[in-house]
Amino acid sequence: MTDFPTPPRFAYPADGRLTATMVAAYARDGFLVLDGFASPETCALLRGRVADLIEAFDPDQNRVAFSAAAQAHAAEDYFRESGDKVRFFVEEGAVAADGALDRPKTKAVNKIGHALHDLDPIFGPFSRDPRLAETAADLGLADPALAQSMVICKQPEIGGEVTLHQDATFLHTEPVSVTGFWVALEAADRENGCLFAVPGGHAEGLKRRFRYDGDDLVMEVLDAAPFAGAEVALEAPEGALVVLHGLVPHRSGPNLSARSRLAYALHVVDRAAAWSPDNWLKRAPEMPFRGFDE
Ligand SMILES: O=C(O)CCC(=O)C(=O)O
Repeated sequence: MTDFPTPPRFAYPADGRLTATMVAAYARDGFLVLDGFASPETCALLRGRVADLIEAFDPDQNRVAFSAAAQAHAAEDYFRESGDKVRFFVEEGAVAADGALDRPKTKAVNKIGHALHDLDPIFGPFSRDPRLAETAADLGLADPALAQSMVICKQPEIGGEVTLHQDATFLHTEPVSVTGFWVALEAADRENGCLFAVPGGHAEGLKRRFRYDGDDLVMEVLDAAPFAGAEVALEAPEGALVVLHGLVPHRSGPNLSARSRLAYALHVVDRAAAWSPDNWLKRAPEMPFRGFDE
């Protein structure tokens, strides 16, 4: 196995305010690994909430598979209309030839998205933690708006990989502002599919845009050159926060281990930048993006 170098990591500051060293590391690398953001109790509460949500999910109503590689979900209204809802997407490998799930739903859900931050009574307040507002301000977000949230389950043995991407591909503003706040609800390591990122890759500019072209969702290639740098593993103990610049290339491996790797990802954009109207994510007019304290 390739021996990846270890990125710097820091303890999450009690008030959420980043030190000058952290801000400099983020500017250099395009990410920050901050241990101790969520307490063990909070992580347990959120894992319990995920279990309750999946318990209430009826896979006989919808079995849309999410595949970061094939993007087949992009043709489905169930996905296209999920920007202001809480919807469940299953693992590609859990759908049998006859369309039925080949395992219990608790082991088949790939992700839940994309408006938990606005609609869920547990993930809502968690997403609007005042410490995160401080962190976002220190990262330069002038007028932050919570745009998208996902629980990513990365189920044992079947959890699909998330291919190398930049978040600005999917949530585009002019200029780029999207910032990812990714929280390990369980320890994430190389065996169960942790994040990997290319330090400094955010300096290479945006390579692709996933956007509407008429009624079609297309992946427009802006720069076909591969990312130049070597990636590092962003291993994260339970409760760690990984902050990702919207242009930093990152991915996660498949989970072939016997352990799950539950994470919560919140994507924030700056309302000081212009939201691109051809973005895939749509919101009903009565559900505009809200900030941390709105
Ligand atoms: O959790 C993962 O595996 C991928 C998360 C990700 O790519 C993101 O939050 O942008």
